[in-house]
Amino acid sequence: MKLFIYHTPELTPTDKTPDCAIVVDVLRATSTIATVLASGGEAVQAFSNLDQLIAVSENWPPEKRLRAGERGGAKVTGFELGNSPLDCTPEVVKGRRLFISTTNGTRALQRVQDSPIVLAAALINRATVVKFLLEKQPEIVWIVGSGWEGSFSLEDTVCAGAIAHSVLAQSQISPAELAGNDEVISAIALYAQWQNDLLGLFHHASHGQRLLRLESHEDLKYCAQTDILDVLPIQQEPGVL
Ligand code: 3SL
Repeated sequence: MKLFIYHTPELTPTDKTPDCAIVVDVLRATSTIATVLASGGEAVQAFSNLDQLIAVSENWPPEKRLRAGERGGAKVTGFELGNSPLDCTPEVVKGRRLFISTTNGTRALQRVQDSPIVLAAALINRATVVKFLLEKQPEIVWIVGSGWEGSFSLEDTVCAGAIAHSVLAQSQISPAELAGNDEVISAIALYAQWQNDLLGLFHHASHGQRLLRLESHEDLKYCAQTDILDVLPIQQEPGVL
C-alpha cells in the first residue's frame, strides 16, 4: 500500500485516480456523514451545488428525505438541518436519505468520485476505515483533506495522520514504504504530537475558531473523539454513500 495525503482537493493530480480515495472533513462534513449512517440513515447524497441538491431531492418522497446544508458554517435557510453531526440522531435520520451540501467537504467528495473506492473518514470512524484498508490492501490510497476554500486545515491533516499512524501500528509496513509523499510523514508527526489533546488542537485551527464563534463547541468536542463509531461510509454510486 502506498499512501498519499493531499491537504486540499485542488492539490490532487488531475490525470489519475487512486485505487481508494478517502475524503476527510473532520469539521464537519465527514463527521456528519459517518454519524448519519451510524444512526440508520438510508444513505447520504452529497452535492457541491445547492440548486442541484434541491432539484434532485424534489424527486424523493418528503417523508424519506432530509436536506442538510451549510455555507460559512451556518445552516442554509429552508433546509431541515445544517451540518451538525449532533442533530443526526436515529430519531431524526433513521430510514431517510440525507441530501447534503457543505462549503468544502462535498466539493472534495466530488473531486474523487470517479475513483473505484471512495470512503468518507473522520476521527470518529478512523478505526473502521483503517480496518478496511488493512483487509483490502488497495495499492494506491489518497487521503484528501477538504481544507477551507482551497487552503490547509489542521483538523483534516491530523485525521489523515491518525489513519496513517494506525495503519503503521497494525502492519509490518515501514513509514518509508507507506509514505507516497512528504505530507504523510508530517501528518503522522502532527497526530503523534496532539493525539492526547485533539480538542486542544481544534481550538488552534482556524475553522475550529470559526465554529466556536458560531457556538458549536459541542460539535468540536464530538468530532475530536477517536474511534467511537463502527461505520464505513463507502460510495455506492457517484456522490452517494
Ligand atoms: O466546509 C465544509 O464542508 C463544512 O464541513 C464546514 S462546517 O463545519 O459545516 O462549517
